[in-house]
Amino acid sequence: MLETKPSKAPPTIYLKNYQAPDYYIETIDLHFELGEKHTTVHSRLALSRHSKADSPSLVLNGEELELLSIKQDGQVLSKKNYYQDSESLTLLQVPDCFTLEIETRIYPQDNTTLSGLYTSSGNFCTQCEAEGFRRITYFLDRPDVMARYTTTIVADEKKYPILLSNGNLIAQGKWDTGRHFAKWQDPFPKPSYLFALVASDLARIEDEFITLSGRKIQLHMYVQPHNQDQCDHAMASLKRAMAWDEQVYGREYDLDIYMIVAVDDFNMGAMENKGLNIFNSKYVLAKPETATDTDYENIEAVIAHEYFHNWSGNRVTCRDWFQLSLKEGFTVFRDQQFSADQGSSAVKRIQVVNHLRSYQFREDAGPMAHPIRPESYVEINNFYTLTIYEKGAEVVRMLYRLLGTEGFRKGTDLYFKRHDGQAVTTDDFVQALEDANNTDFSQFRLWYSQAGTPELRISRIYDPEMSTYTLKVKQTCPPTPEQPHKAPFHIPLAIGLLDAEGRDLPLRLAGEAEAITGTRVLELRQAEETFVFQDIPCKPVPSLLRGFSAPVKLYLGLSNEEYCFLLVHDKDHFNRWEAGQQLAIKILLGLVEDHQQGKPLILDPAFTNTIEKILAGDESDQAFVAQILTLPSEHYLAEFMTVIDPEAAYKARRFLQRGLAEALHSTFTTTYESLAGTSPYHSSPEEIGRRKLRNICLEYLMTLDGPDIKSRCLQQFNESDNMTDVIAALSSLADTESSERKIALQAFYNQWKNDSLVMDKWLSLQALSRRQDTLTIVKKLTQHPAFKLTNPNKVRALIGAFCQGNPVRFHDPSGEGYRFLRDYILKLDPLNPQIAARLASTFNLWRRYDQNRQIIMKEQLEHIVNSPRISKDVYEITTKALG
Ligand code: B3K
Ligand code: ZN
Repeated sequence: MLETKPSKAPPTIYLKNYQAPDYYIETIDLHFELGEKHTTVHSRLALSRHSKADSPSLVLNGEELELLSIKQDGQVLSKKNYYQDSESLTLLQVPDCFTLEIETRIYPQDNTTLSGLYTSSGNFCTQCEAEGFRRITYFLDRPDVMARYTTTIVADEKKYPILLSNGNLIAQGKWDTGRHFAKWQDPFPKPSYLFALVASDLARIEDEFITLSGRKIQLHMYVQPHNQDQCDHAMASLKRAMAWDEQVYGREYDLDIYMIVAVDDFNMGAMENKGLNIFNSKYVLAKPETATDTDYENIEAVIAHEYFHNWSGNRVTCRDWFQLSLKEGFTVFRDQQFSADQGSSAVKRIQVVNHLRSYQFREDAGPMAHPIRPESYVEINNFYTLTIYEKGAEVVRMLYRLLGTEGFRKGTDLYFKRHDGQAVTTDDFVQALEDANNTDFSQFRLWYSQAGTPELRISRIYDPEMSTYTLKVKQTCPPTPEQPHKAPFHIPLAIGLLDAEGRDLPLRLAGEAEAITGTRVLELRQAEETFVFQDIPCKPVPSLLRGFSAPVKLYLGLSNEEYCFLLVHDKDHFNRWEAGQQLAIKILLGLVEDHQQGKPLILDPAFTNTIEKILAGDESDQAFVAQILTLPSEHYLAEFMTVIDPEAAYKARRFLQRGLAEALHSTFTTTYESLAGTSPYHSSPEEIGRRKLRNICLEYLMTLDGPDIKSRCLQQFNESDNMTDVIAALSSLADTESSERKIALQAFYNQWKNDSLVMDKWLSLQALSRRQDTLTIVKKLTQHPAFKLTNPNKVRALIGAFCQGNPVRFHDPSGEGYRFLRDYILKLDPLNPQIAARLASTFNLWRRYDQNRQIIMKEQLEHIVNSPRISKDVYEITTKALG
């Protein structure tokens, strides 16, 4: 009997059970008849049996499909030759080599999951990764089955003038009355997850790119006609990414046309379908009046990311979904390198590390902890995680650091050459790097199989008589749900030792002939290791884990003076910033404790002085100064608390911000005024830096809540010609109880109510407001016309922002926030399980809170698990959370 409630344990898929497919599919001919009520899909597959396969039957994946007919080598199959269930179609007896024709009916207009073929703002589009293709037709929907696709699309000519699929357009013309067709052929064999189809009446923006070898590539971007003026930045970013990949990785684009289609309803950022990327419009559209600098930066990064996948993901793809980090970790690393090359590399690194430590570290310490190559999953969509992406990128970055730029390039060249056109594993990737460099990464491979964030505890001894400086390094890794014991990792630890003037000392270890000047990399391999540096004339200040050379937690215990010294002097920009962060953490944790004990909070004057020095200093990278001024987030602070106290974290941080604002009032004011910009807007790194620094000054000043600054803030809101400055002012106002808040929110709404992406910002900044009544406001906004439950951007902007970005209000001890989230998870689950599961993971850390909060969060999780018909997506997250 069929289970109606998947909460009765849907199956777990294991890496150890991987088997090559029994059949390969050489070619697939698809024919789509797109209709207003339903769509018919005809597919013709050329199949051949794998030499080692012995089963006479063939099992194809398929979900939510109405089977209309099957033919085997032209003969209609009768019902006794096959059977169906809700997830598959089994043909009982098939030959070694044959043609299969299958006709199915699907309902894209009713598809709210945004997986498979669906409609968004009246246009047809697809999302097939990871397992959406099986919602279009029966197929061997797994990445190691790579076929050549020919796709014919037939649709109403007026409603859908644009018909697109992967590869090259080989035919087009009239079909029957009022309908037309287009036929596309993709010369590159590809897995089904890279299939794409679009039928729309979008406008096309055209450009071209000449490759290094002189080939002309057509670049086409498709957006809604009224958004045509918002594509310049995305197009320019694409061309920069294409040139960069040629220069840095020697990768040229391979088709004659590269298309990007922007849609409003999309589960994530974008999708790298071969030759036909589909994007969330949030990562394409930008003009200064509607997009912030952060939007500009994100667009550039996502455009580049999807483009880079053409090699790292499409030409060389994954054997199975356990290998997801093969393409994602590597491609994130590549897009991070690209972004770093476009502006301030220090700031880019800081942003990446901030994100990793605030969110991936907590994932790695919670119930969903998994290695970057997981051992098992229930629903693969739950494994598009920060661990696979961001930690995966850190692992590639370590390989890069260990091999150096040239060695790494030799390795990636070999990887692309050796595996072009194949579906491979992370092990194949590491092997290629090893082979090209004649090196051994056996121990390094533990990064792929062991979960959890390693911890380094370092003690230091200076011996003035011997002039030696000793670092003793202990590494451990906390147990994770499936791995109680870990072996030591191979860790690159980049270090420098600073003399009293802040210069890097030459570093020579005992037994070495020559010293190395500047940063040097120690390679840790054991649980405990000692490094003794020679000829150290005076007690140095250590600068360790420079550039965040490994995704680990470092316990070094520097004094406040040492942190201040590094903050001012370290040559390594990342570590300068890091010194400020660690010092701020120390101070904030002290304030948290004082708050919890009801003691008065007191400001540390040494910290204030250092911040003043930085503000008044001559650092030319203003974005970097702004980063230094940004205090550690409440999320990151929570990482350091045994029992997370969201209120104390918020109060402590707010106190420190206010304290600095009071003490440095005039410096903040002069800096703010001196950084006023001139029209028109530019998105150059310098201008972005200027706005960042100016707006952080405004944020500090606004914590003082005085009437003058509020009206100055309202003035910035009213007079700015760009969304960065408008949003900075509006976010600060949204936190207040003032009349200015009301005026500005209303004015903003009136001006932008017809621009959906801007309305997302309006929803978000209200959800992120630390005002007491934020949940009441959020609840009201769920009923507002600007909100729509079936649109993931709206859900993330309002519910996601409140539950994941506003810890002090979400974790209100009453539990109201928790019940609110539970209700929305259950409302969303039948519509879009992927998005519901993302929201459900907000409860993952419930055990880290006090008992009262634990009890209420656990109740919500149990309520969800016991609800009828929850999806396997939500089932996996909630049952793992309950443990
Ligand atoms: N590869 C896609 C992500 C697909 C997510 C499926 N649930 C986008 C990217 O990482 O480039
Ligand atoms: Zn990706």
